[in-house]
Amino acid sequence: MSRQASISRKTSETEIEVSINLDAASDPQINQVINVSTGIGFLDHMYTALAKHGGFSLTMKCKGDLWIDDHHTADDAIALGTVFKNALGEVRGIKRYGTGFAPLDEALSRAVIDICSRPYCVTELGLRREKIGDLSTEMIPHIFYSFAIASGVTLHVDVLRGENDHHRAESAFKALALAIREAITKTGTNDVPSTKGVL
Ligand SMILES: [Mn+2]
Repeated sequence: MSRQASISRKTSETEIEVSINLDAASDPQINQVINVSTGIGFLDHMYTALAKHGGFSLTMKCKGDLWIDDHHTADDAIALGTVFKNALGEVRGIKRYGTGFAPLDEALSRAVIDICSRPYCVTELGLRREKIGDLSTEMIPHIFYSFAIASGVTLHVDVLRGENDHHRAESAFKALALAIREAITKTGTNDVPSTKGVL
């Protein structure tokens, strides 16, 4: 039984549909399908990289109020966090902790995740440009924050070095992908990975 979830939500700001399958890359019976369309090209690029390297299928269609700005659309990382949490279900039989390091040319990022129902997010991305494509760089830490809060994970993402902001951002998303991929790996047991016995 694969771990999957969907959500669709319509507000005055955005209309979004997100589906996720966390076992797309680990189960040879399932094809990994990635289809992301938010209206913000660079955001699509980042979510596509996140899904590809995170080993999950992701369909996301978002029609947001881009005539205002990119804020509400980028903030729908809340929906991504929600489907991630719902697809995982009870935190049991997974590694729980994950660490990812991803380079992109001169840039290098580290992401550490703990799937623990303790929502927290710390980022140090050091982005200098106002925008990358049509995505405001200030929204990138906000995307990580929204994902962490909605999914109930503790997340630390640091860009350790890099000159080019596209590279810095992309390596950060890829590092997160690798961290997620490790943390959601099934252990083959039914164990709750906590000394408290519940997460
Ligand atoms: Mn790129």
